[in-house]
Amino acid sequence: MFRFSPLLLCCFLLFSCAEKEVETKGIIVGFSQIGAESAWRNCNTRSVQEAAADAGIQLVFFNAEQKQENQIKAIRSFIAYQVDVIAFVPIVSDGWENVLEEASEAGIPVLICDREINVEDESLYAGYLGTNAIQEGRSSAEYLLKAFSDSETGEAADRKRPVRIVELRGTEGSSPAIKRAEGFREVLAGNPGFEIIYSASGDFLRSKGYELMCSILEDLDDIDVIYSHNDGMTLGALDAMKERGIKPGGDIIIVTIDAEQAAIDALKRGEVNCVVECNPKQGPDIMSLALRLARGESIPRVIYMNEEVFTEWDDLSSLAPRGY
Ligand code: GZL
Repeated sequence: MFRFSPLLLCCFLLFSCAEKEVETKGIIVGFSQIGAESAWRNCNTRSVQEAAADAGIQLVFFNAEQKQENQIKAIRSFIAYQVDVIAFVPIVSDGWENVLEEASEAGIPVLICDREINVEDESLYAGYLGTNAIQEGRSSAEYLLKAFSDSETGEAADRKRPVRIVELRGTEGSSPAIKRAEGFREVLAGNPGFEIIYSASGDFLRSKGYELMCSILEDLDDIDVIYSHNDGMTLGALDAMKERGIKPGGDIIIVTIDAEQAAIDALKRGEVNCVVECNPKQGPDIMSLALRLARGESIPRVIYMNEEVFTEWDDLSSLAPRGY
């Protein structure tokens, strides 16, 4: 006899009483979200929940509070509940084979959302919808190549020393942290004009971005660039710089990823120089793909969200509010 946790049971009761005539015949999607670590993540959650309601899909939603073991428990609950589709954001890339094999044996299709996984047998999941983290890293480095080039010739500006870069990485072992680092290094590889002098994980958290920046500013000199894997950490780093009279965006170039409103506002104020968008509004696409899977249809293996790059050189006056 499978016993549901009280929280999970109330999720089921909440949604099972949602009597809503739907052409989707009450398709049930089990969704495991990693947590609420950033404004980006909260927008991602809202997008999923609103899209499920709009599509008339019963959503069994479970917040893992940043723990992979909670995600694995949730997926096992979804299997026991015999949902039609399982969708989840893998907090880290490794460690999913066993639970995905259980879902496969139960005949439940799995959609990977936002972050990617490493599995030998890729048939264990139906497809991936999310952000192209390697491209986000490349775009971040491409901005630096342009920012430190001669405006006339476009060639690398003549400098007495390499551009010294500090990197604030996201959650260790997560695909965005791994791939944003990879794409960034790919573009700068072999270029003696740039040097990554320090790299550490701030776990995508504003508080850790602040703490990291405080210690970095104590220990390191001549920092030219902060490359941060998300706006949350960037905002914390900005606080630390301003407390010490350092002008972010001027004394130190700031490149950040997500494009939450606070980062766009900082770009407009000249405190940030480049914001690479990572689109959290994945809900409608997730539900559309889930409906196809529930009907037994196949879906594309990889679908990337549309994403832009905003820089200090852009006119942002007509940019719509970000919603996160
Ligand atoms: C990226 C996403 C990351 C965001 C962070 O696809 O998983 O997680 O960049 C969020 O803000 O915490």
